[in-house]
Amino acid sequence: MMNKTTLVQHLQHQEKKFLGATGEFTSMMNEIVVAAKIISLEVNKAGIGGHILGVTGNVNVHGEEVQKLDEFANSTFLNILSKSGTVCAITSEEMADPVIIPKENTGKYIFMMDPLDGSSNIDVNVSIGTIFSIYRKKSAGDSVSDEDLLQKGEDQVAGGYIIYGSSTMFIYSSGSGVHGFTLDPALGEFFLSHPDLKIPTHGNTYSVNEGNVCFWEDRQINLVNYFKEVDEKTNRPYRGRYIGSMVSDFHRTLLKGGIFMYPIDKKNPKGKLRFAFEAGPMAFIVENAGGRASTGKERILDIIPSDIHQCVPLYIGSRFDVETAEGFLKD
Ligand code: AHM
Ligand code: MG
Repeated sequence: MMNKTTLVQHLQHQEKKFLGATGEFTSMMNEIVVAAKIISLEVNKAGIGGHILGVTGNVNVHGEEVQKLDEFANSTFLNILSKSGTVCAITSEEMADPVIIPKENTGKYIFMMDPLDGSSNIDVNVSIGTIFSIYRKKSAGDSVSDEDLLQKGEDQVAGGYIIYGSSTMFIYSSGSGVHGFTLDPALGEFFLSHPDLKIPTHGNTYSVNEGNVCFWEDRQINLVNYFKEVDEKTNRPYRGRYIGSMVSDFHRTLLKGGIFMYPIDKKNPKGKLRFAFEAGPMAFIVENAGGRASTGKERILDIIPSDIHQCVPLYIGSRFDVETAEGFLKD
């Protein structure tokens, strides 16, 4: 007899813990799961037929080339969630402006996504992922305002990601632990495989695009040099690992410990990763797993963004390692 918990069962069980829960959150999560399965299927067969690999010829709001799979993932989430009756607005790394859901289909949540993170890795069969973040509508009345779209990171209702890797996994936190599920491709069902994930407090891996060293500030160079020094007591030298697909680099960091960094540099003076679609949800997850996320100077979840596409520098992972980075980066 199979005795595994499905993602849907887990969500329903969590919902019962909250008095007054209406089921709207669970229902929205179920829709996210459906979209994730559709994208997983498409990613797995992307090399076959050749119609879905490659670029669309368009450039997104961040000046990046849009891949066909980026567009497919974006429209899949958009179509499914906008009809779900659970969200009032959807924002995406791939869309300049928010999509406001018409009155007849509206709900109380705001859904934010990076529909396919790590797009530059699509054509070379490296793991990619979806990152999402959920907030509750705050403003009164029917319209959606900046009060709803530009909320403090700490006010997230949930954050999560789906990694399309050697297996497809769904990881999320709604504030009470971080839980991971693995897709059984034959059954098309996610099963609980990593309950209540905790990140090690101290790792021995650093993850950063070191090709950018010529664009870094001295303090960032000093930090990476520190990770490379020999010191048995603090597990140094650290190993270097960088996939260039944040979901994969973050997933390894969450499971094994260490630090993932995307610092400011001369090309990206405000950082490259987006607060709403990448740094914010991953910070919510890492903190719920006992880790830390920082800009180097400020806790990510303390940020109130001024723009939906705002970028931030990011240091995320094991508490000890992120605090070490903050020690090097402070003014
Ligand atoms: P994307 O959302 O357009 O895919 O960009 C974000 C990606 C992250 O997955 C990854 O950590 C980073 O960009 C890699 O950037 P770089 O190539 O500059 O190292
Ligand atoms: Mg991204």
